[in-house]
Amino acid sequence: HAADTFRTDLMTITRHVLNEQSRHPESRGDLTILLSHIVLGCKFVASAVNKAGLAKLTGLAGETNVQGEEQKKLDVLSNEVFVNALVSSGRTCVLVSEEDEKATFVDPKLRGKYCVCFDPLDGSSNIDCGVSIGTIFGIYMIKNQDTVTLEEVLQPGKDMIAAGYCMYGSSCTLVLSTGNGVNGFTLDPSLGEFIMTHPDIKIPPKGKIYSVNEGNAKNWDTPTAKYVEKCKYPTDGSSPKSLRYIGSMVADVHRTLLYGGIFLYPADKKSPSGKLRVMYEVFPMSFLMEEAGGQSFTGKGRVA
Ligand code: P6P
Repeated sequence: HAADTFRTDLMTITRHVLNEQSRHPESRGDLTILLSHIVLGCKFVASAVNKAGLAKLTGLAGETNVQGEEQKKLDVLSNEVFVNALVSSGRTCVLVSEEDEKATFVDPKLRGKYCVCFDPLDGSSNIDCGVSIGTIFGIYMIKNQDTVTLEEVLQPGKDMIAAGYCMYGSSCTLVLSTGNGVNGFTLDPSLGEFIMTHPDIKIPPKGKIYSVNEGNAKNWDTPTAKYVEKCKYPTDGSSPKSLRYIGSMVADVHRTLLYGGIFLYPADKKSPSGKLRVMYEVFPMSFLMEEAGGQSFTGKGRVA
C-alpha cells in the first residue's frame, strides 16, 4: 500500500530542534538557526564527498593545515562551506576550525552569541579509499559577543552547550545533542532532509569491542599496555574483546556509541599530550558520549 511506503509524519532534524527549543520558552531561537546552518554545511559536504571520486576532489590541494597535514581539496572545500554557513547564520561571534591556523572573529555587524569549534572533515586521510569520514562540532555560548577574545573561546568542555558529528559513509548520519540526550538522523537524499532514525541513543552498558591503534603499542605507557593486554587475554574467564579500529574518529565513536565498548587514543611517547584535538574532537565527542550514558576520560581523570 502507498501508505506503507510513505511516512507522512516525519521527525526531521529541524522539527526535533524546534521541539527542543520549545523546552526553553525564553529562547529566541538563535541555536535553532545556528544548527540549521550547520545542517546545511553537512548536506553540502555529504554531496561533495559522494562526488569526490568523480569530481577529482580527492588528491592533495597542495596546502597543509596547522598540523602540517597535506590538505586535500575536500578539506578546503568543507572548511569554506562551514565558515560561510556559520558566519552567514548571524548567530556566531568566533569560529575555531581545525583547518585554520587562527580563529575567525565574525564581523561585528553579523555577530551572534555562539562560538563553534569544528573539524570540517575529520579523518580526511581516508578520503581516497572511501572509508567513512566526518564533521565534528562543539558549540559554546560567549558572555559578551562584542568584546570576545581568544581566552573566552578556551572554555572547559563541561561548559559546551551542544555538540554533534556528521558521518559521511554508506549513509549520511548526523548525531546531535543539545544537552537533553543524543539523537541520530539519516539524510534522505531524495528529500534533502535529515530524518530521525536513532531516537535517544544510549551506549550499551557493556561492550565487547576495544578500539585503539595497536600500531602505537611500543610507545604506550604501562597502564595502557596492561589494559589492552587484559582486553586480549582476560583473566576473569570472560572471552577476549574484539578489536575494531577504522582510524576515522567519527566512525570509531559512532560504532562505540551504537555497539558499546571503548575507543581510546592514549598519549604515548610519540604524542605525549595525545593526538586528538581537544576543542573539536575530544570535547564534542565527550559531550555526546556522556549524554548517551557513557563516560570520557583523559589519562588523568574525566574529561573536564
Ligand atoms: P592514527 C584522523 O586524522 C584523526 O584525527 C581521527 O579521526 C582518528 O581517530 C585519528 O586521527 C587516527 O590516528 O594515528 O591512528 O592514524
